[in-house]
Amino acid sequence: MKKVGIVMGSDSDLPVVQKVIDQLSALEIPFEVHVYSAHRTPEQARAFALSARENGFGAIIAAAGMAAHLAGAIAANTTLPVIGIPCKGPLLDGLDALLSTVQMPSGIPVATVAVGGGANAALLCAQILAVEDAALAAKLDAKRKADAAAVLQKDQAIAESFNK
Ligand code: RP5
Repeated sequence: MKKVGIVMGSDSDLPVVQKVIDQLSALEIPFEVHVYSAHRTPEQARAFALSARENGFGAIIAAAGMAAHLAGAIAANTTLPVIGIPCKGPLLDGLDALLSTVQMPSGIPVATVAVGGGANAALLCAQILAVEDAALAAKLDAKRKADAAAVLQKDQAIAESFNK
């Protein structure tokens, strides 16, 4: 199976990235994690993106906050799918990072998930890899069923409490 590249703009983004790591680990998807900044270490971010395909990666997840250009800067240097996670900063509850990540110019796409959406970034990445991987697709189907069963249990508990 191809590896997932996970990059974050700062180690302060780790709480969001941890959600990615947890979800990919649960699905037994191999990954590699790095701190590369579009602004502070642009050469390292560029080199990672340029060599990602030949280094065995199938997709890249990029998490960054504030003027969040990391996902776009990575996408500029690879045609692997890039998933951007906007992270909350000190202002605007992450709206700054959301707009910086999602508003890519035509020709360089970044699939952007919700602010702090580490689990969905991992799941979207898994769904991309599962296009050519029936075993992974089966794991995703099983997770959907388990998630639905958990919601139905919650419905039952709430209904028992309030629907007298
Ligand atoms: C961004 O600036 C990082 O992705 C992080 O979300 C934010 C703040 O970085 P630190 O000052 O905490 O290193 O580039």
